[in-house]
Amino acid sequence: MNWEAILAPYSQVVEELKVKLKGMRAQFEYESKHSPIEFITGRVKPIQSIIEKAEKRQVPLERIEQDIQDIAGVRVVCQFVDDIYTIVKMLRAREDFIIIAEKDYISHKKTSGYRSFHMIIEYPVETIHGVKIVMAEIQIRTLAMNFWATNEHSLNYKYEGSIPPNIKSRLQRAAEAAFKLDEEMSIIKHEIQEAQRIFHRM
Ligand code: 0O2
Repeated sequence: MNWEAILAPYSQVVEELKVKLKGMRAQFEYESKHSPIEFITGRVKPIQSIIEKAEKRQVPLERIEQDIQDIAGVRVVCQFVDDIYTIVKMLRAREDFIIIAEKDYISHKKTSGYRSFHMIIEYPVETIHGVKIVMAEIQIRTLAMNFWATNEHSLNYKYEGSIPPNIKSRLQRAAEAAFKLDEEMSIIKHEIQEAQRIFHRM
C-alpha cells in the first residue's frame, strides 16, 4: 500500500481545518469577544494505529477510507462546557463541509469516564486529480476533559488497552472530579471572563 499517497489528502485536511479554526479564534479576538476556542491541535492517525484499528474492527485495508472515520483528526479545546456548544453551533452553520455524525459524549459519557463532543465530517479537498471527499473527526472538549483524556490515553497505551481495575476506578473518579471542576468554573465564568478582559487590555 502506498501509505504516503493515501494519507496526503488527510494531512491537507488537517492543515486546512486547523487554519480555519484558528481563523475563528482570531476573529473573536479582533472583536474583543471571549474566544470559545482555547487551542487547536490536529494529527493524521499514525499508519500503525490505522492498521491496528482496522484489524480490531475487521476492516479490510481497501475499506479503511470508508470505515475508519478518524484518519484525519482535529481537536478543539475550550475553557468552558458552554463554549463547546457554541463551537458545535458554529460548525453546524458552516458551508465548507458536511456533518455526517455527531456523538455527544458529554451528556452521554463513556464508561471509561471519557467526555468530549465528536463530529464526523465530509470535507472536500482539492487534489491534483480533482476534488476528493475525505472524512475527518473533530473532537471538541474542555481543558479539564482534555487533561483527563490525555492521561487516560497514556495509561491505555501503557497497559495495551487493559488498564487494571484499581486504576480504572481512579480514572472514573478523576473524570467526575474533572467534570465537577468544569461545573464550578462555569458558575464563575463571567467573573473569570471579566478578569481576562481586564488582563487583555493591560
Ligand atoms: P487515538 O489514538 O486517539 O486516535 P465507536 O465504535 O464509536 O465506539 P470510534 O469509531 O473509534 O468508536 O469512535 P469514538 O468512540 O468516537 O472514538 C474516537 C476517538 O475518540 C478515539 O480514537 C480517541 O481519540 C477518542 N476516545 C474515545 N473514547 C475514548 C476514551 O475512553 N478515552 C480516551 N482517552 N479517548 C477516547 P482512537 O482511535 O481510539 O485513538
